[in-house]
Amino acid sequence: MSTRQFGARVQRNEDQRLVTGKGRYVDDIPLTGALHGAFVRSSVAHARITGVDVSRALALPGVVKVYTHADLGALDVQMPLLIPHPCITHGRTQYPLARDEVFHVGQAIAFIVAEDRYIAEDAVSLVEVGYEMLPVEVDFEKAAEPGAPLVHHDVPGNIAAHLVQESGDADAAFAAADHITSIKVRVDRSTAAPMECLATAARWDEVTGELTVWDGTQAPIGLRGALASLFELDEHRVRVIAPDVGGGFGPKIHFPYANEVLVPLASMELRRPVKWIEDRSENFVHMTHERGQIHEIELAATSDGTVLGLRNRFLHDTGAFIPYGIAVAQVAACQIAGPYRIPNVRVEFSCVYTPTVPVTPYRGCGRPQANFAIERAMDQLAEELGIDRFELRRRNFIQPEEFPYTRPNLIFADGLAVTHDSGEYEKALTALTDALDLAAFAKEQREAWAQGRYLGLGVSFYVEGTGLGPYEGGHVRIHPITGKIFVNTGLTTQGQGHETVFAQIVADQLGARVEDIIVVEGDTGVYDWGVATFASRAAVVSGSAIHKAAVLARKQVINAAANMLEADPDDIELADGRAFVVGSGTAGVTLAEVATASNPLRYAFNKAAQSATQFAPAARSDGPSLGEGAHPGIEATDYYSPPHATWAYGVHGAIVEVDPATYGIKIHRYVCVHDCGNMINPMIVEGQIAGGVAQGMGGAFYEKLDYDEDGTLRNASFMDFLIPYATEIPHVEMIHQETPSPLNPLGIKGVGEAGTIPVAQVIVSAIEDALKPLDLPPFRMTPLSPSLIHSHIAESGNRG
Ligand code: MCN
Repeated sequence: MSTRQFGARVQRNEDQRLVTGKGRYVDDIPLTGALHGAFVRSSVAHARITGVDVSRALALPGVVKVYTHADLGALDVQMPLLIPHPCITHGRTQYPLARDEVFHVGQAIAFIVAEDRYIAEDAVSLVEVGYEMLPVEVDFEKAAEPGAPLVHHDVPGNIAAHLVQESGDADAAFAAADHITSIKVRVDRSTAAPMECLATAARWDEVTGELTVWDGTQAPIGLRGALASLFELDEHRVRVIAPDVGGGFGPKIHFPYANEVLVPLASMELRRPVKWIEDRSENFVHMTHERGQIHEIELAATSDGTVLGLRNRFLHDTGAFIPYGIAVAQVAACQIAGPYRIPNVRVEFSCVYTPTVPVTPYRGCGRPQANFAIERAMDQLAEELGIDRFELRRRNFIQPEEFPYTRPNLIFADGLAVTHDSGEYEKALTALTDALDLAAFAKEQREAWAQGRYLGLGVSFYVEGTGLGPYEGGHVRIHPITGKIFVNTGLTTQGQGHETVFAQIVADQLGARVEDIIVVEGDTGVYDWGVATFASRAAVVSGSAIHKAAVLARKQVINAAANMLEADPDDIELADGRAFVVGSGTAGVTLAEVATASNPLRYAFNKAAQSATQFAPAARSDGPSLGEGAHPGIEATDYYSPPHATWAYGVHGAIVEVDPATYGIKIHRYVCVHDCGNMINPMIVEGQIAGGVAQGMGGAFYEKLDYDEDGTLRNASFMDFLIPYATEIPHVEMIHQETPSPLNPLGIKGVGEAGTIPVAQVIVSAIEDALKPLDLPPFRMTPLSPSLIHSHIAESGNRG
């Protein structure tokens, strides 16, 4: 009997390749005779283009072609609004290359194709763009005020979309409340900063009429569809491959970016492979951003701390365009009530255009902002009511017996009312408070304060709708000669460990070793139905589809083996890569033999073909015919479509110390309790959480994109935009809780974004707690750098 692989800490199949430098990224794809591209980008935030003179660039030896919008013909079209919504009254999206106006620094204006990258980059500086400057307002709060300069002249008030959702009757709850608390919080704009920037390479095959595109994308199938329709090619003539991708974190799904159109176009027109690799400074002004939101949130409560109602109005900075619709704002809106019962919720948001890089989801997708707002408000309510902040949370949790818990009319990204499927919120909080030992901490804190040390404890509870549909597929096939098992799905990985976890799922069904299972994804040539990697959905959606396909393949193996071994299918067991009769003590047959026997003619040289198979036995000289409904080989495909999102959750707590001289923060302990349903691989889950917390630390302390008032990004480099090093990341103590989701066959919930969501609130609330002796006004913004802490103290009049 093989050991069950689901739930085991299996070493990652992909790591041998990745940690020995054998990963293959777009730039590693060898393309003989490739041309290289570089973009001319806008140096100003908002202007009318009075002219683009490419003559000097064209004259540079080695330059093959310069594209402006005028060269694009039928491709000179507005890119699609990927997720439409009726509340988007003024949806504006980008053109592949700017036409007569630019809307943010970094917008692509021209594309140069040259014999090598040096020449292409040199030619960029030879293109002269004439600008007639237009006024700008970069601050999204001011941009939403009457009279602010318009980003798009035909979009009044810069408002792209406005949505009000109400579950229950919020005003009635506020009228009935004993106490109302209100706060306004701000989360700054950030960027995901993946190690590998964007990258595209393309090769047009003149003979077969096939276009192959290698792209560091999270959505190869979506990109394939976009390219097929833009170039009017049959989808089967377009193959998109996402090879190894050096981190995605959300923004690598904004298809199509300018490069995703221009590189294939150039390859088709110039009849040569073309490659474009983004550099870091370009990435800052080209790849999409996220996070900028301002929330005004009010809670209505009884004097014992029961929260009756929540009202939240927020502004969402969508940048110059809204290609992804209201996705980020809608996710924030639906997570605003957190794990709390709160029966009456009204949430209202406006998406505001600013002359900045467009916004699409970045790990967490609106949840870090919503979490910061609700959890800051809960802290304040506790303070005002004189109730312990842990106790206040306890009093308001949705209880285990209340699941499924629906918030009617609060419509999530899947178009359905928010419905938390399962959870044990109070148990998770207790696990955290036990781990942090609150009584011992209180004593330690009193002693620290007495010594002039500033020690504080922060907490944040988050919920996360994961595993969004509509569907993914899974394909399982046993290779007849080697017995290796090939598994495919339509989405792709950027480091999440899919090659291992999907293999674990299949291993359990087929009794095979994880190392013998080869997962290939991110290639429309091997599997071409599916959606993409986002919303922490791969485990839930692809995992379930692959499980279903593996169950079908298992049945095929058992039936075929039963024929070969002349046994009852119920007596066949699969383990260690073999099928055998239970209790017979015989070795049975290998999976390779079963697969070979399932297609005897094709593999007639293999001995196993002589055995009986799943085919109907027949004395025919050309081999047995297929039985009704049977197909050759061991191969199965199935799909999974979740009924709605499954809700993961967790609670993080930290003990921090603020240095009174430098305002530097030291994290003494960081504890995370989380629940992503049944874990396929706890080691990978821990890696995901640790990575998420690291990214959250960036959000809590450093990640702020700093636009000047003219709309130039001042910190577009890793010298000035800081991301945390390993030295800044604390050891994360993890406590797993597993409440299965009732929505999918494996009881899984997603985890890829979880770690990121609560960190800012944990850190800010811990700092606030540490500095209590200074009697400061509360902290309402993130990130919180030492200099911001300093100015907060200075502004309060307290000399610290
Ligand atoms: N997993 C598990 N058990 C569960 C849930 C998940 O073992 N109950 C495993 C999965 O099988 C998978 C990993 O944990 O190997 C993450 O699974 P999931 O939550 O389904 O997330 P996705 O695979 O869909 O990845 C997307 C998610 C998102 S939205 C962002 S953003 C993100 C993230 O994952 N970007 C990442 N994690 C990242 N990790 C890396 N290294 N790089 C990125 O770009």
